[in-house]
Amino acid sequence: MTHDPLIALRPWEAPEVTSWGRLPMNAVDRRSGSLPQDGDWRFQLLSRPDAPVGGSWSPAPVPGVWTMQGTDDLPQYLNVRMPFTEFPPLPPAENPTGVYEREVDVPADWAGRRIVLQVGAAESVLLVHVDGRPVGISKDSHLAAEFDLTGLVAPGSSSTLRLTVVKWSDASHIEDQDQWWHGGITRSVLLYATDPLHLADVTVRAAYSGELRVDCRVREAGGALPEGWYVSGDLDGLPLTQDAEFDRLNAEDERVSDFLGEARMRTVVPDVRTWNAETPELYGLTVRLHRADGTVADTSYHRIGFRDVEIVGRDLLVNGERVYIRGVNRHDFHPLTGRTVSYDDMRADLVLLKRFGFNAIRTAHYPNDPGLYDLADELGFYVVDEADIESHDHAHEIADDPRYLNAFVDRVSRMVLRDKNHPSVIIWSLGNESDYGANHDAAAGWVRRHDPTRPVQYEGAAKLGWADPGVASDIACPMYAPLEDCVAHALSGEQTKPLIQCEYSHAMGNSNGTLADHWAAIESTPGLQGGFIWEFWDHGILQRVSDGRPVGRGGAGLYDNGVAAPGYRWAYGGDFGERLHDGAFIADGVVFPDRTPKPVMYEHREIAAPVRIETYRHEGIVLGNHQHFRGLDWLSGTWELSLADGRVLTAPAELPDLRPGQTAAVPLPFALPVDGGEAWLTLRITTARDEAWAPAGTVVCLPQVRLREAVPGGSVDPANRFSSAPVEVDFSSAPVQVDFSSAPVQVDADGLLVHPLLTAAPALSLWRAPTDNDELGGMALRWRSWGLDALVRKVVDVRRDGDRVTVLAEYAAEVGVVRHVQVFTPVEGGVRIEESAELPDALADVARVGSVFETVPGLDLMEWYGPGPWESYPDRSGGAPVGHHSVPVDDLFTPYLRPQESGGRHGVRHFRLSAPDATGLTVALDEPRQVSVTRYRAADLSAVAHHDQLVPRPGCVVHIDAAHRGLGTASCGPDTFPSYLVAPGVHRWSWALRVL
Ligand code: IPT
Repeated sequence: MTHDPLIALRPWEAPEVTSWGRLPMNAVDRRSGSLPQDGDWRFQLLSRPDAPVGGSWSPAPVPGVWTMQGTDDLPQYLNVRMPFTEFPPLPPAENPTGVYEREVDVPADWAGRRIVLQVGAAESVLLVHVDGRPVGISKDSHLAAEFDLTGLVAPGSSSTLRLTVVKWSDASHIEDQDQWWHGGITRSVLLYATDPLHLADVTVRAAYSGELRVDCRVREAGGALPEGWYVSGDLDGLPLTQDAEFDRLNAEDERVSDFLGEARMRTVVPDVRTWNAETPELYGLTVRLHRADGTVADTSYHRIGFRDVEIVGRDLLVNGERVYIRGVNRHDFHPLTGRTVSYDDMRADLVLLKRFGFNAIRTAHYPNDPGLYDLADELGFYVVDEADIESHDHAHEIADDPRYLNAFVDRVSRMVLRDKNHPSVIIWSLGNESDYGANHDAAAGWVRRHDPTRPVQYEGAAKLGWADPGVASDIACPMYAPLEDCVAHALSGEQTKPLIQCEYSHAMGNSNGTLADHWAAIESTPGLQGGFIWEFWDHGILQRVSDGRPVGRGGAGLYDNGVAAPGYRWAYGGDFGERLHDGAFIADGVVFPDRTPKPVMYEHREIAAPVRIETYRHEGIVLGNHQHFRGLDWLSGTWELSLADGRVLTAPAELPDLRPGQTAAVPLPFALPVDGGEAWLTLRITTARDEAWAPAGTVVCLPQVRLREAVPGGSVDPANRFSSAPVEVDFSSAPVQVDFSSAPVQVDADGLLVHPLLTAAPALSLWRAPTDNDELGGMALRWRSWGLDALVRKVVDVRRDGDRVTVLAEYAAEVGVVRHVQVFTPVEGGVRIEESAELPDALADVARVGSVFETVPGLDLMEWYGPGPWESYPDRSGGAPVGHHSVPVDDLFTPYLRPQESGGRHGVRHFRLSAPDATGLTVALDEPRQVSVTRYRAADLSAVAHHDQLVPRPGCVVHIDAAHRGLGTASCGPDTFPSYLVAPGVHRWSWALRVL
């Protein structure tokens, strides 16, 4: 029987106990002047919290998660399901518990001061002892806990700090987010000292009008300041003064104790530079608490921004403007350290997001590391700050369970108390996926009273309907709602709240189809204001393949460009031997685990373009400023005219002086050459000077307009001229035996093209390696059941008519036979291939219809005219400007964590594959087609779960698709739109293959 009250209380199974001995949360930053306790601590892992401590110690770095630091308790990935079967509020009896210890030397000059321990974050229950004495308890894995150690430690001597971290608890049931489960101390630990009377909290209200109000609390309670004490402050040198009226009212109020203190300062800043995500102007606010003799007892420093947030009608307004929310959901994540993230890493996250046009972050699904908010203030992001509440697996039971009431209010209120002074935070979120109950309304009530300056949102309240989500939500913030439902709501006449999806466009694998369609609707439908893509990170953990262990901190340099080095891989669910897991669903971000952007980022950058080409008229190009607050003076531009014949003309662009929302015509920078075929004009927009998030010269967007269409039959490339007549062949007569040996077009007895550069002749392809969307959306299952992944070609007839060879083949799928005709004709330097495929009606919605062939090794460079250079698909092709592109074949492939269809290029007009000695082949297409050139057959990709299992083929696998299915987002949310599906019936395409 233990005599330790912290253990005897068994707080890990008592939801009513959210803390004991913990100081109230506040917004005073104590990092400067503190004594950091990061670094190695003595560590041992117990099998349960009440097991005796006494085994052997080994060093463990703090902050960090023991699940990635060499223990046998490894990360586990689960989405909705809990990792144990106990019902709330119980955790399992077997419950890994980390005991961290170290000696701290308390400075002698802290004598007489108040000494505080701050633990940045620990998951999920923290127990604190000093020299064996119990100090306190804290829950909530993603907020700091502070404990007053005055009197428990002796200045000038050493004390033993013990932090016991219990992994599973009643709190785990409300921390059931879709992410890896870890255990550890994930944020920094520090000690600091203050005067006994100190600034306990500072609350800043800085309005768009320039009005500033600063409320200070001395110690933790209210009332007048002690006799003679006062506060002072300055805003970048502009002095603030204590509000005498506030003091007088305080002094007169008999209900107010005069033992502790509060004070208010006010000012109005003339010509205030206001804060918004485009121009995030910040001011430095210093608040001082003075003793009666004028000496400074305490100081608090804040970077503040002046701005208003309000909802007017169904619009969310920032500084009176209806801003678009171009958001992403972001977890605190790192592939080497799990949940521990450095300031530099967070900065890199946000810089990348800025460069790709994002202006908003939802801190899914808990208050993120404090540094994130400083960076969001500085770089310019609108933040939806989300409380650490997700009870997904037992949502219904917990939402109304009074035992959890305290936890709900505690988590939401502590988040608000911590983050209230950040201009970036524009909305409070009550959590995620926890059904909707009285506990939410209680938490919403607390926020509304405490901070009437910001809206509150909660997705689960949508249960009441988008028109009136009730007291818990000022915003209709559904997740993964079909676009047509959003538009219909906005047009219904019943919309009362802004509609901003808290999650949409699920970025799992090769995904984010129809993002551009979403934004076209958002920007043209009043009432729709944007949303938050799910999500920023692919949470792949760097793992050594040989022993299945997380690599941990030493892994820097073991990955590049989204790919892990040989011998390593990005682990997802199941890779650590978890019995229960949710597989690759954890790899669903717009960046790879090393932050390499996925191709969708380039489309997003274009969708968010601050300056756009509206139209092309005879008097010139009409440009528009699509920002909310900024002119175009921070941008510079270059015109690029790209002609199908390979010519590129450039000229500097003079950007007009446009206010937000304005348009103006600018003259065409070039006389359009009369020849050269299809012509595209691109405006390459870059930063004109250094921004906090990009050096001068960084690409901001690449708006483009087609000045001239390809003239049918008028292409400069004769091989690109095709008759549009359908391939009509009469196979009713008996097969004819033909002699192939001396003919210019070589076709073997099986009707397969014989060509010196091809190792596999062009055949029909109807299948792709299923994307995550194809798998989870059910398409892949259907395609397999139809046998599309293993179609067998049966040649039916081959005949020669002069130079022309015609081949009829059949492919028997389970639901019908596909007839495939190829007509080969010699053209200068090669062969023209006209094809048709007839899909029976039962083959509705296949992955692709097209040709696949393979080349000899050595053709390692791909050059093409069409959108690029990034990967693009029919429903995700917006960010790729049409032009001449050149990319090594190995780099065309996008290494989605679970191998799948990858590397496609949409709308290719012609391409060439060449060796360094310039030998190779060219392909001219009848019209813009989906093309992919990779080292893998579709079957190679679909056969493996990870990249380390893929063996690249020495040659190229080339797909030319007459039709290719859109990507959609069906792994979580709507599939692609009907217009991007591949219909049954007859498909025709033709192409010319020539040797260079
Ligand atoms: C929803 C979650 O909020 C998020 O955490 C994540 O799981 C995402 O979607 C999918 O990756 S959960 C889903 C069941 C709607």
